[in-house]
Amino acid sequence: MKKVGIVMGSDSDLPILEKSIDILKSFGIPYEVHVYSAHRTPKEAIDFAAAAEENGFGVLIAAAGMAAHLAGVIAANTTLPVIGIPCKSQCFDGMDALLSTVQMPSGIPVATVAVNGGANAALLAAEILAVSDPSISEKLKAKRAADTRTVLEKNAAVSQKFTN
Ligand code: RP5
Repeated sequence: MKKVGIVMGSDSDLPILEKSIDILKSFGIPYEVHVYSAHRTPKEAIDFAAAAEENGFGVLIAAAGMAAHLAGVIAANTTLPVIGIPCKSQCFDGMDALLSTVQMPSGIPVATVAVNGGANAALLAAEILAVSDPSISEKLKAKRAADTRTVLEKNAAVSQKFTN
């Protein structure tokens, strides 16, 4: 099975990536986790991206805050699909990282999820791998069904309590 590569600009982003890690773990999808910054360690970030395909990765997740160039730099150095997570920092409620991550020029796509969207990044990574791996597809379908049941149970409880 192809691996998912998780890269974050700083270990201060880790709480957001833990949501991704939990989901990949629950699906039995192999992953690697790294701290490489587009600004502080640009060579390492580029080298990781450039070697990712031959190192067995199928999709990469890149998370960064502030002037969040990491996902774009990773995407510029591989043709593997790259999922960007804009991380909220102290200023601007994450809008800075959102625009830096999502507004990629034509030719270098980054599939950007919501600000702090660690869970959806992992689910999207799983969906990408599931295209060529039916076992992951089955797990995604089972999770959808379980999530649906959970919401319907909540509906029943809220409806019963508050309907007059
Ligand atoms: C970004 O700057 C990182 O991705 C992080 O979100 C933000 C702040 O980094 P630290 O100063 O906490 O290391 O590059």
